[in-house]
Parts: sequence; structure tokens; C-alpha cells
Amino acid sequence: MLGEKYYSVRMRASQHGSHEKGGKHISGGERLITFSGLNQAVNDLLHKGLSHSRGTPDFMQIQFEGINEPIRSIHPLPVETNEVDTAEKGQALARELLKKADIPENMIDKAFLDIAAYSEVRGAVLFDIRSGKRIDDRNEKGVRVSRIDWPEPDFHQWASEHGMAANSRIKEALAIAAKVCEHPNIMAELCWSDDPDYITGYVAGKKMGYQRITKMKDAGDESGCRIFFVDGFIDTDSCINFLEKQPVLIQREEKR
Ligand code: PML
Ligand code: MG
Repeated sequence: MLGEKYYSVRMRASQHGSHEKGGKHISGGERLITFSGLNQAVNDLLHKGLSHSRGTPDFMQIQFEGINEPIRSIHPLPVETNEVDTAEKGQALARELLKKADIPENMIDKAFLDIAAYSEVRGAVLFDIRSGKRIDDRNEKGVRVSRIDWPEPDFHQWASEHGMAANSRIKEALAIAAKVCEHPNIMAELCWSDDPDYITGYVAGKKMGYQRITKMKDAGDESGCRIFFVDGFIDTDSCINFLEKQPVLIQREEKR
């Protein structure tokens, strides 16, 4: 499978003009696929951008490019679902989980204070747990985890083994979290959706895996969050390069 040529396909959609012209971000998506899958991938991404609860786009860009770099295969993280009935309890649990991932408590407080300011960022924010500052210089674009996919048959098999819904939202979030946690200097990820009708979020870390939290915000709220907590001695450019450029396919661990 990995001997074939692969293509990275990326989509972004916005409303009231392109992102560059100040349009509202509606949707984005990533695929990594062989030539025979391009047609389907482009159609899937078109559908994703056109049928979004954040609104109808009037700008969309879908592009693909051939990948020459070797593809790395990464296993999905173990998953747990934590049920909570209020956003306050969800946020409190997320803080506890970040503490377990060795993020200092004062840095967790600082990150949560800054979340409102980060909510306009389309991609992720790199948050340095030593200085308490954002260290990517990407402004409202943020860091976009790209060149990533989880081939459908393997994902479906994994989902049925784990009693999880086999939907593309969960697949994409798990794939991003697995790639992010693969980086040696990223200690944890905190994420919830900017879609008004999706309130489940997660904290992910190398040891704790992918910890879903069923309520991170109230329904109707269009502000999301994706923060990568990084160790301050990081080479920021090489970390961003890994997240954006290293091709990765997720593959479940075969049961023995
Ligand atoms: C998103 O939709 O942008 C992120 C969704 C994160 C949670 C997915 C899940 O595990 O249900
Ligand atoms: Mg979204």
C-alpha cells in the first residue's frame, strides 16, 4: 500500500469572501490518498464544505498535490469517553486531564484565559508551557495538521472493534490527535469543535490516549478550540513542518 504514489488533498471553505479577505471560516478538510481515490476524496471534501452547520460558503478551495516524501504509519490512540452533563464539568475535567499530562496548573489557567482570543484561529495554536505564550506566528490561520488520513476499511474495522460510531468527524479528530501526540515535544492536545451543533471535545496525550468529553460547550456556540501544549525547548519550525508536511496514515494495531 505504502509503495504507491499518494496525493494530499486539502479543502477550505468560507463565507463572505475568502479567509484572506476576512471571510468567516466554515470548514476545512484533509485527505491523503492514491490516484484512484482522488475523485472520491475531492467529492467528499466538496460535500463536507457545502453541508456545514456553520453556514453556506461562497468561497471554497480544493487542491491536491503529489507527495514524494515517505509516508509514516501511526497507530490510533486508545480511546475513552467521559460523560458529563454540563460544559462547566467538561471544562473542569479537561483541566484535570491536562494536569495528568504534566502541564503545570498555572499554564493550564493561562491557556484557558487565552482561549477566547484563540477562537478566531482556523487551525491550531502552539502553546509553550514554559513561557505561557503562543509560539506559532500564524495569526488567524494557525497551524493546520495536514497530509493525513485513515483508510476507510481499516477505520471501519477499528470503529466496530471499539464500539465507536464510524463517522468522518471522529476519524479525522482521532487521526489528528495520533499525529500530534507522535511529536516528541507535544505533551497534549485540547480540542472542541467550532460547529454549533457539536459539543463533544477531547484531551489527548501520549499516555492517556484520546479522552473524549461529551460536553465542552453549549449547543449553538460557534467558538471552538485546538491547542497543542508544547515543551518550551522545541524547534518551532521543525514542529510545524512535521504537523503540516510529514505524510501520515493511521493504521489500527492488529489484534494478535
Ligand atoms: C471537530 O469537529 O472539529 C472536532 C471534533 C472533536 C471531537 C470528536 C469526537 O471524538 O467526537
Ligand atoms: Mg469544524
